[in-house]
Amino acid sequence: MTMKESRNLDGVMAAVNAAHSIALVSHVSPDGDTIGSVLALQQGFVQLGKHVRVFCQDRVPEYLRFLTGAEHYCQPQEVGADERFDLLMYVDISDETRMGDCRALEKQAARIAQLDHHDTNEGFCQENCVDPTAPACALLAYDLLGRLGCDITPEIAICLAVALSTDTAHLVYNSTTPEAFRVMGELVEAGAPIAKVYRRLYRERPPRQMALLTRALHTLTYHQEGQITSMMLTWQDFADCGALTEDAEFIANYGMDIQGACMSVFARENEHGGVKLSLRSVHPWQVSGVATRFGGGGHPTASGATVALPLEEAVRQVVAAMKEELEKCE
Ligand SMILES: [Mn+2]
Repeated sequence: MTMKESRNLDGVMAAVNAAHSIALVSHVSPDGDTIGSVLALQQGFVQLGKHVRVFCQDRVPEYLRFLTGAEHYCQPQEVGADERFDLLMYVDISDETRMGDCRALEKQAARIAQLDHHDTNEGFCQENCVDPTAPACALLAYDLLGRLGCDITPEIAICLAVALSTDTAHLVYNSTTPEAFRVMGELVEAGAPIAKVYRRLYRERPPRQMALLTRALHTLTYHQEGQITSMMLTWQDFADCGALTEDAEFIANYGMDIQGACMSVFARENEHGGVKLSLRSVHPWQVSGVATRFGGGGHPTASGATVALPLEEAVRQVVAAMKEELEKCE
C-alpha cells in the first residue's frame, strides 16, 4: 500500500464542506503538531467562510504562542450550553482520553471527525482519517487544506512547519518520510522561515528550563549496562526552578542521547500528585507496548503515560517493563 492510499481524506473533507460551524480540538498537554495543525486548519477553514473555534483543555505552551491564532484557544467550559457545532474535529488525538475535558463538546456537535497519525488509534469518530505512516498530523492538515482549495498563506505555512518540525525533530527522526521533506519544501516556498523556527523550537530556552534540565541530568541513571536510562524530577524541582510541567517536555529526549541507550524513561511528578512518564526508544526497540501497560499510548519510539504511583516506584516499574521488552528483542 502506498502512503496516499492509506490516507483517505474523503469522509473528513465532505464533513468539513457540509459544516458551517466547526470546533477544532487539540490534545491535552499540547505539542507543536496538535497546535500548529489546528491553527493552520482554523485559518484555512475561515478562508472557506466557516465559523471556527479552537479548543484545548490545557493552555498553549509559551513556546507556541507566537503562532497566528494561538490567542484564540478556548477551554471547553467557555462554551455556552446552547451553542452548537456542525462538526467537531479532533486533531492528533490518539485515543478517547487525549481530548480530556473537550470530550464534553461532543454532545453539542452534530458530527465528529478526526485527523490523526498514531498507530494505536482505533478510529473512534464518525469520520476518521488516521494515517500512521504520516510522521505528523501536519501532513494530513496540509493535504486537507490543499484539497479544499485553501491558500497556504505565510501564517499557515509557519503553523504547519512548526507542527511538522516538532513531531520529526526538524525532519531527523526515523519516521521522516520523503513526503515530509517535500511538504516542508513547499512550506518554505509559501513563506515559512525555517531557520527561525529551528532556533525558536530547539535552541533558545528560558533559564528556568535550563535549570530543570540540570536537575534532571543529575538524576540520570543507567540500567542494564546502559541500555536503559532513567531521569526524574519532583514537583519540588519544578517549584524551585519556577517552572511548569510543560517546561520539562524537551528533557525526555536527553535520555536517548547517550551511546548504547536503547530505551529511556523520563518521569516527573505533576501538580496533582501523579507521575507523567515520557518513554523513548531507538528503532527497532519499541516503547508503545510499555506505555500501554501503564495505561498510556503513543508512537513506537515515543510514548507516554500518567500513573498514580510514587515517583521512584513508577521509574522502578517502568524500567522493569523495559527490561522485559529488551529481553523479547534479544
Ligand atoms: Mn502528532
